[in-house]
Parts: sequence; C-alpha cells; structure tokens
Amino acid sequence: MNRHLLIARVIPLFAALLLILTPHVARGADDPNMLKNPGFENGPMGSPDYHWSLNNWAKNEVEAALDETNPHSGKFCQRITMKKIVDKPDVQFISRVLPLKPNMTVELRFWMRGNPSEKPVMVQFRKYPAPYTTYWKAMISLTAEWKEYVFRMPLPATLDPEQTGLMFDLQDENTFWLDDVSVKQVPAE
Ligand SMILES: [Ca+2]
Repeated sequence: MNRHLLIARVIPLFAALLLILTPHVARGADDPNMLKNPGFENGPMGSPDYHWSLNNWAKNEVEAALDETNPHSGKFCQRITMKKIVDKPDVQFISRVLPLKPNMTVELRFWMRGNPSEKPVMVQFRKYPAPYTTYWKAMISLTAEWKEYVFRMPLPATLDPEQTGLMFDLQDENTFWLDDVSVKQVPAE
C-alpha cells in the first residue's frame, strides 16, 4: 500500500473514532472519581495505596483508624476522633492532591455519620501549602445514622491546580465516620 492510500484509509477511521469518543468527553458525567481509595478499603493507613492521611498540625490528642463496625459499604469506613483539644481545636483528614483545575465544575459526594454536637465538621477544597487558601467549604452537622451529602460547585479561577485537595476538619472533642467519597468533574450549569 502506498503512503497516500494508507493516509486516505486511516483518516476516516480516525474521524469515526473521534465521533465515538467526543460525546463522552464533552458530557463528562462518566468521568472517573479523582479520589483513590474512596471507600477506605485499601488499608492499612500509612501504606502507599491508602491515599489519605491525618494532619494533626495543632498536636491535639487524636486518633484515625479503619473501622469494621457499621461501614457504609465494603468492609471498612474511616474513623476520626479528637480525644482532647490541647491548643487549637482542629485536626485535618486530607486526600492527596487532586487533578482539579481553575473554573472546573465538580460534584463532591460522601457519606458521613457521627456523634451529633454543636460544632459541625468543615469540608473544604483547599490549597495545602501556605497561604492555605480555601476555594470552597461547607459545614456538616453530624447525624448518628449514615447520611449522604452531595454538592456541586464551580471552582474559582484562582485555584492552584498543583496543590489543591479535599480536607475534612474536626474542630471538637468528637468522632465522625466517613465512607464512599467521590469528586468528579461535571458539566458547568
Ligand atoms: Ca468502605
């Protein structure tokens, strides 16, 4: 086959492939979860496949563990406990850096339960190094039973695509459990 004939045959094939693939890419609804280990099944904590970590920056008495009792799905859920506030009332449970981009619209979903208290759990998309910019946040009042939370939001144009992740802040002497977390790109509304 000469070169021109080969190109003539390959181009229509390529165009057909584009037609098949483009609606999928444009729609975005089937985009994969940006979070690895979203259901906390890849233990133990601290292993390379875990992809989540506790940041006890304020040096309170805290504990994070996999819990086999009453997970929302699978075998495990994640438990985060603040046993005693020593100084500043905050402990952070954080994802790795996520492939988020400025102006991207995302859907965040997670299941949470905990001991109902006055102080809610804060969930944020945040720049991890200083100046620790919060790009989006919500306050979650804990319920004793598992409850799903769903948020859709456009991320700001100022978002740092290299250093942003998902963070849950416990700011009280309390415990919460987390399972089945997802962050997906969705079409802008
Ligand atoms: Ca699970």
